[in-house]
Amino acid sequence: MTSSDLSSRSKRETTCRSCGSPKLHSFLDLGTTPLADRLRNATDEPEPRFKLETALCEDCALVQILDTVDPEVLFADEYPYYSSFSPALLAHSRDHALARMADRNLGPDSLVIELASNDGYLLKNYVENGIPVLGIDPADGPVKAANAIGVPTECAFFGLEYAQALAAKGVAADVIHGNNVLAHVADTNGFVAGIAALLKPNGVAVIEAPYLKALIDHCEFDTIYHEHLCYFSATALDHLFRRHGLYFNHVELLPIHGGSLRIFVEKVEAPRDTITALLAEEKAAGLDRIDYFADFARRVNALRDAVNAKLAELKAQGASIAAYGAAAKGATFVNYFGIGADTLDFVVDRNVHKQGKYMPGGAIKVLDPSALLEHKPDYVLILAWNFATEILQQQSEYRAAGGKFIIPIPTLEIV
Ligand code: DWN
Repeated sequence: MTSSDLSSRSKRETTCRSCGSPKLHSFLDLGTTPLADRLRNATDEPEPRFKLETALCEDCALVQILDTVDPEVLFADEYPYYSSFSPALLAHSRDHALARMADRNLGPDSLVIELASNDGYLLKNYVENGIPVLGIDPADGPVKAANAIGVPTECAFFGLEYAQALAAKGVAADVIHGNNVLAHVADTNGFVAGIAALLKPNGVAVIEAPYLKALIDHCEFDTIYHEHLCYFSATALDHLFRRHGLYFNHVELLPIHGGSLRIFVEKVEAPRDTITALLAEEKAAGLDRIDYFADFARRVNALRDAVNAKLAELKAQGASIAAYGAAAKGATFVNYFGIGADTLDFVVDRNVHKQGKYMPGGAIKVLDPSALLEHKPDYVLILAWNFATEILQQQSEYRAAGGKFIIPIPTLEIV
């Protein structure tokens, strides 16, 4: 299928994805960009590009992108994201599962469901403790990997209809996990209604999502890409879940993925101080008003100018530069900043499904991390900056040999 055929498979939204309001205020336009997780096997393969523009809903405070790309195109058969390639994420997920086992008193008669369960990275912890699970994910590669390690997983897009079919068979969950998935679904309300349909009366849904306030405060503009249709504040989530009889009773702020929310929703309303305090903090900060977002585009463009000036300075000195992390966010980063293979010699990534392919847009080849010691670039731009600490520790030998890392977010620095 040609680029133009694929580029037609998107829809421009004119009303809010959550509340249906037409009062959408655009505040960041990243132009047209390729799909962040659609790496190419060869640079002459078609590469569709889609508009990437972000807006705030004046009525329910949901931040969202205005163009919806067909999920069948987004999560194509070669969707390359496997959670288990990140040791930090695996540790984070294990701690999470153990905490839920304890505070929900789970056992062999319980059921834990994960929506967008990927390769079983989280549910495997419950399986190891004899707790029944069900994974649901639309990408067949990760689904096969999950079933191969004994995590029962169905390959499907989750929504209200799918949930009702499961409920009709008597499926009901004590815990429903949804990590970094709510932002990905085109039918936001149907997805949340599906959670309500599957959750036991005394069950809890625990949803993790990158936190909008961290995105804006730390200029994490590159976490904006077509897979992420929504960008959540507690205020917007409260409106969304309350609409479906689910109540936002507790929240934890997490450092993962540059700053995330872990929210606990239940069928009875019993808000703890954590959520009342966060909602009050967001109200005071103005996360439901457009002036909070007014200078974000300026800050993103200032970061672009600073990064490009630094890269140009290093290249003018004759330095060689590579990158680390063929991350989805890395695609937004290199494409909006106009960085290509003329600046970055290659990008390394531990995910074997990405190696040998080219990053979307900049046609930068993906190699195994061993390439850093093999080619010894003078500098490495960390595109997966949310894992910078882990990557610096992992690459101590490269650093000991004189290699330098460029960390662009939250603050441009060379270490
Ligand atoms: O929502 C999503 C976020 C949470 O994860 C998904 N849509 C896709 C994905 O986005 P991303 O690709 O920007 O996420 P990551 O996990 O920040 O990407 C990290 C990349 O770096 C991965 O390709 C794995 C790679 N990596 C590595 O090569 N060595 C990661 C670590 C920690 C490492 O040591």
